[in-house]
Amino acid sequence: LKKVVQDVKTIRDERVPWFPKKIRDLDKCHHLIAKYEPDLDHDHPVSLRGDPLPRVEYTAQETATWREVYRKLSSLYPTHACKQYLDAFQQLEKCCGYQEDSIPQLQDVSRFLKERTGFQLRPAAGLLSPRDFLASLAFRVFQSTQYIRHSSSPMHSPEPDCCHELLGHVPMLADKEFAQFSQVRSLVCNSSSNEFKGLDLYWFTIEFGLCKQSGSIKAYGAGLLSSYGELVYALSNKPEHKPFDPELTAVHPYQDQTFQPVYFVAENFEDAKAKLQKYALKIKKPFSLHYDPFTCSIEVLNTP
Ligand code: NLE
Ligand code: FE2
Repeated sequence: LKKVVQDVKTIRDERVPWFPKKIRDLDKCHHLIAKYEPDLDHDHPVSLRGDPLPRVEYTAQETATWREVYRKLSSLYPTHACKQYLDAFQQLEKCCGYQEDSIPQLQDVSRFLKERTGFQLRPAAGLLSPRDFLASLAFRVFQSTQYIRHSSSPMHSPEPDCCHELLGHVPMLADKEFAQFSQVRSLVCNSSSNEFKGLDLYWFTIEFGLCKQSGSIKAYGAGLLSSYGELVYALSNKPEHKPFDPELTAVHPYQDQTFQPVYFVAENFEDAKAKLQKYALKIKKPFSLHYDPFTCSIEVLNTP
């Protein structure tokens, strides 16, 4: 029988860094990799405790940037995006106000996701550390920026912005299987040591992942689905396509300023999930984690 360990401190393996165990602990998961919004005070993150996500009034210029991004990308999706994405995108257009003339409000999108997959959005001030970003997925919380990229570079941005979150991540989070997959992966990452490369793996899957579907290659990574320039490039014959293999993918260096020279192609979602599960079993974990949806908290279990 598995025994619930009340206090993680009783576990002697020091290599596992702190991770959030209650949803309110996410107030501490806001470490930025770089500072992109100098106006925001990072020491006072917006709290999750019942606060509604702020509604933002975007300027005409910001809306014009969104329009351009939306138009160009949605013309590409039918041929470049995976099926799960296309299904969700259609739902978002039908039920969540996705359209080129206005930037969807995080509040509305969060409500939509909550009903579909239990995911909710939480405001983030910029590009978070992978550990903080991944840790929040265990609670089906997605940390999202709310400002928009500069109008001078609508087709690619090295940093996340609301185009990236709304067009890249949100549709995939509306897919039940992908939502489940993201949460399970987060639990594995939380229970592992800092050296665990799963934290890097997210870059080549969640952000830049490709997969095969009915004989051709499609994108499911959010970083591709929100960048017209890179989406076209990723599916052309310019970059290298390698088969997705967690062992190799996890140690592959990634490029965070411009297009990736290499992408990893999964046979399909099932296969990627199976490979990741196999890989996760090999990682040394001093305990395993269980998410309790009633209390929205993580329980630490002794590994049998
Ligand atoms: N390259 C993406 C875009 O242009 O939307 C953003 C990637 C954020 C990690
Ligand atoms: Fe992202």
